[in-house]
Amino acid sequence: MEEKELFEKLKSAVVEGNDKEIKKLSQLAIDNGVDAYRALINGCAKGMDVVSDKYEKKEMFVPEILLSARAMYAALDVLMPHLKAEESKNTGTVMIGVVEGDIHDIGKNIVSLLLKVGGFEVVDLGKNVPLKTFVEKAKETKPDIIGLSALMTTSMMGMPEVIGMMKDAGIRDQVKILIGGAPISQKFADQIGADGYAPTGPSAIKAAEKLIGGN
Ligand code: B12
Repeated sequence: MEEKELFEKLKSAVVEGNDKEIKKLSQLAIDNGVDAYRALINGCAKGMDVVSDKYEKKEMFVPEILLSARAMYAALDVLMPHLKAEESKNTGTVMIGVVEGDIHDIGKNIVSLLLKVGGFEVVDLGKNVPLKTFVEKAKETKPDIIGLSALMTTSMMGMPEVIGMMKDAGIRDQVKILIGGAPISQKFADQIGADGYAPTGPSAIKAAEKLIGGN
């Protein structure tokens, strides 16, 4: 099977929420020497884009979305061990989490994974993370960057609160804040005084590299 066809099939398997098929296809990709990172980005993640689109148009509903999410994770299980970590050219630590009130973690997990592949040390706090936890954990682990993820217009308002709490705790200038998620924009990042924004997983790595380089 040609690489392009394989990517198309991975994409469809995510949309259909077919986890058995996606496991087979992911393994096939590995067996054929296809780069795991490309299979993830050009295949599986493209499927989630379709899912988001269909959800918005009310062509797909929550139970189906959950199946797609499960298929995405099934692919990650197979592909993850084959993602080649870069020769730790990035020596920074990124602490990342989905802000309080929000359980959408597929995007955050992709970003977290790609940062690891990009050579960063990643402390993943998970989803629905209480705002004060970001500050408490930052004091403990002293990350170079805190990555905040939000997928809802309600939960994104937790981001400026985290920044305010970091200021109150006197640690705002010790860490860079990188934000992302579907409703987030560069404009919002500027408004709330975040240090960086990235719209996708791959661009998140570049943004993190830039933030660390600028330290
Ligand atoms: C999948 C999904 C779900 C799944 C989540 C499963 C899971 N484990 O994550 C389920 C079914 C559980 C769900 C539930 C709900 N959902 Co929902 N969901 C979605 C959907 C369709 C796709 C999100 C997704 O996974 N996208 C794919 C990933 C790969 O993309 P991504 O998350 O954007 O991440 C990328 C970038 O944003 C970026 N990024 C992400 N995080 C970060 C962080 C950093 C630091 C950086 C740099 C970059 C970055 O990189 C990622 C990779 O490229 C969106 C639609 C949409 N347009 O986003 C709605 C959506 C987010 N959901 C929505 C809603 C309303 C809900 C519910 C309230 C529904 C309900 N009535 O129960 C609940 C909310 C529960 C809660 N409290 O959080 C709304 C939010 C509306 C709003 N107010 O803003 C949306 C926008 C749909 C809509 N148009 O109505 N949902």
